[in-house]
Amino acid sequence: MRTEQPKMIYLKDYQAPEYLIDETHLTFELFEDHSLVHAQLVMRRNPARGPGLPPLVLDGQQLELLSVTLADQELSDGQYQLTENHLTLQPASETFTVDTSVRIHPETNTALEGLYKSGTMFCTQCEAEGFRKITYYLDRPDVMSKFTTTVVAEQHSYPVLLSNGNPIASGPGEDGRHWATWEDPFMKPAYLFALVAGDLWCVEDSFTTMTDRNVALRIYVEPENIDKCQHAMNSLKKSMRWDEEVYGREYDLDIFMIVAVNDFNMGAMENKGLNIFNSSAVLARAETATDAAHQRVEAIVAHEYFHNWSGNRVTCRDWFQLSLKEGFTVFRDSGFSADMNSATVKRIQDVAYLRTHQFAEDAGPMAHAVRPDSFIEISNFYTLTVYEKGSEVVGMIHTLLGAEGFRKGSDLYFERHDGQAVTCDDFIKAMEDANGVDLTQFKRWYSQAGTPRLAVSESYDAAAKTYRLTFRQSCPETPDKVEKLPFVIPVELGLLDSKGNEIALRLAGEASAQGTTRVISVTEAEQTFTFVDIAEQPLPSLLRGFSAPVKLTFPYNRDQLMFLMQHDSDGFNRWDAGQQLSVQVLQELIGQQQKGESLKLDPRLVSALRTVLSDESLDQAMVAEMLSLPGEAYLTEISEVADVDAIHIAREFARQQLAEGLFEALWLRYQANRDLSKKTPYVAEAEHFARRALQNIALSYLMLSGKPEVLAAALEQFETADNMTERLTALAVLVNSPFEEQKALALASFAEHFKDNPLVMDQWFSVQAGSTLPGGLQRVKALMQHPAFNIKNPNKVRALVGAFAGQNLINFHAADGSGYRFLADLVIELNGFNPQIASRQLAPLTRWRKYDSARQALMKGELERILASGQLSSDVYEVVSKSLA
Ligand code: B3K
Ligand code: ZN
Repeated sequence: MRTEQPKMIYLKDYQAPEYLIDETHLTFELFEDHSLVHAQLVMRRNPARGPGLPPLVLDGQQLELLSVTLADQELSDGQYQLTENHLTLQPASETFTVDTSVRIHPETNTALEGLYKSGTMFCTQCEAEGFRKITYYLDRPDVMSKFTTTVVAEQHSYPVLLSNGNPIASGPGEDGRHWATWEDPFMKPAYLFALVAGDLWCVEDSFTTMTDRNVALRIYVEPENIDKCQHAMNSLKKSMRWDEEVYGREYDLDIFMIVAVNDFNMGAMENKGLNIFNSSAVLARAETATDAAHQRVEAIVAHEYFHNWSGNRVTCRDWFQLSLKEGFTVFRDSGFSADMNSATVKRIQDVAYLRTHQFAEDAGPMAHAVRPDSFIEISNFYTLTVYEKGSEVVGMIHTLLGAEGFRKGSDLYFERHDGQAVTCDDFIKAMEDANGVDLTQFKRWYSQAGTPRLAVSESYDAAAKTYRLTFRQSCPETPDKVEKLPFVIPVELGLLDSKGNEIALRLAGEASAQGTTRVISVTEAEQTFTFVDIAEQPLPSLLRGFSAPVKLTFPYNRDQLMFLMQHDSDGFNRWDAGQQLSVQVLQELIGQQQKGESLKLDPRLVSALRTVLSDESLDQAMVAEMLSLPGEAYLTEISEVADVDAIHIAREFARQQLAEGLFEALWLRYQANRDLSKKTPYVAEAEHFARRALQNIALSYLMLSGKPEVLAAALEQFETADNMTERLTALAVLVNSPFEEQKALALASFAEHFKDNPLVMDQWFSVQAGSTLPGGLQRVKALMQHPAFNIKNPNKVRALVGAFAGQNLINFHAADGSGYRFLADLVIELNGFNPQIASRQLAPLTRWRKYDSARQALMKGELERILASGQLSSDVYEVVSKSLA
């Protein structure tokens, strides 16, 4: 909890540390009502900071100092200064040791940062600034040290004692206790420290690296979850191989461990050699986890593993550089997922997510650059901008340099900076040096916030056979008030002739055509590209594969979009043409609704989707994606002022019309796939994901028909499916249907069957919280009283409250403000025990400027109420105060 005035921290104020910590020796004595931490730090003056011996200011929060020794002299009260956040000592020589003993209380740590208890086990979360809640330290990523850790605990309750690196010794202690010592040979910052003590079982496997070293792989879980680890283990081995093959990166310790914990603020954490995971990001088996959950496990296991190089071996100099490791690692895990599954579908899902959520963040009060230049609370900057936009920025470098050039750059980066804490500039410099290019202008992507707009217009000259495309870029103002200069925007494009064939591309001045798809760089505010030898008026396919995170507009009419949906050689753009067509059609319906006209769906959307649905040659996952209309959150994001009700009514109307117009085709596809599901055992692979995705979206449309045969099919699928993907979809369609009796029975039997599986109960909560039928808030409030709900558990809060406020827009934005009041009350409560979760849940209220004036006033009122509620954490304070600014 904050008592000191929150302070803004600026990148421009960065200074190298005054002192360094060469070695860190830790001993943890874990007890039920407190724990003791003894630290010995082998320190020296940082030669880079010149001569002189300034005071040594160690970070520390919520620590009870028991003793402090400097250079073997125990200090008395007057020989050090102790404040709420610091312990200050005066060294007398260039090298010295500091020994401290502190008492901490993991057993009452509800913020889940530092050392805490999840159920009966002890675990840690130190990134970004949690280590200072464990011991006095220089808790900053540019202080790297060699750690040795001894953990002492009662043997019976905590048979497993883990920390980073390799186990070097262990043995029995007194009074039924035992100990283990771990040594991590790699220098690391404190944020990568980890400790686990618990009664855990493990699944064990091994991996032989590219140089034939054998690595033991272990996944530790509570005993009841031992049957849900195989998918994560398979994913880990695939990740290790992929990183060797694609990036030349080999694992470096003899052991790699993953531990699953139930209480965790985010997905997972890449601690050196000892990754700690939210159990939702590890545990997966057919009966309890959906296909989406399986894919999420695969992606997060890969992400954390990839951090071993992009994050751990080469780390961040300061937290402003967070995207150095996060943007790059998201880019790496996306490449991995694309290779393991369907690359086009992965791209579609990533872009849909980015456009809906990151674009909204970039247009809101918390907008910041990929490398922010200031923050109050770093925990607030683990954002879609730093992660997902950061990944897009790395992806653009990949597009500009090509796969080979990018690999040369990443090789140089890892080689040059191994063992160092570096900056985004260092990353770019390695890319430049390895390729002999200048990325100075490109670097604006790191410093300018906001989503660039790129308006494209065309002109065709039939006599001269030239085709000109003119690009105009601009970037909206963001709260940082930084003046926006033109970005480097790589635009991959192609041109289609009237038969849908790709035209050979030759730019004016070029000797010959260079392929049918190519990347041009838009670097000026306005720029024209002239293509020659163009025999007929072409139709452009722009921003293929979403080659830059921008809002591109081109005046396509609906027939042209339908043409692209069928003929574009770029799969992503075929999908995107469908999305643009849907957006046009939905916006027209929204307009009709607002004018009080009767709604009339453009029949071209129905026929376009019928064509997609009847094309058996298309990847079924692609068909499922094309059938998914843009979500209400995306329609909100692209509205000037979002009309919550009209958006919901228009979209539901379109779904209903599509369900009717496509009934036969959907029913055929549904039945064929459901029959296959019945005959085929569950397999967590792309082709099977695809089949079930199409089957399930078909069912959700079909259910809108209200026909008894569809209800029967949904019930059959719910009752007999052998996997959670089919069962949960069936439950969801029942929950969203008017069949009250069947709905109640299904919910009850599901809860009865899965009541002892918290991750499955999370899904049960989410399905109900997401139901857009009237009465959403009452349902959520009632569910908060359910025995399986626990407000202290972040997964439960996300499953119920997050799903309601983030996905159930029509209920959350109820005109009477009840949804806002509910969320504000909850944030105030969460602020008292878990500031990070409180601040995350707050996000929907920060978007108040998007809505009508009545809703604006209500949302603002709730933000003001939170601000006035007193004793705000720095996390919540920063988000609320910036939202009201
Ligand atoms: N690096 C962690 C995130 C830590 C968040 C701390 N508030 C997980 C990841 O991105 O891999
Ligand atoms: Zn990460």
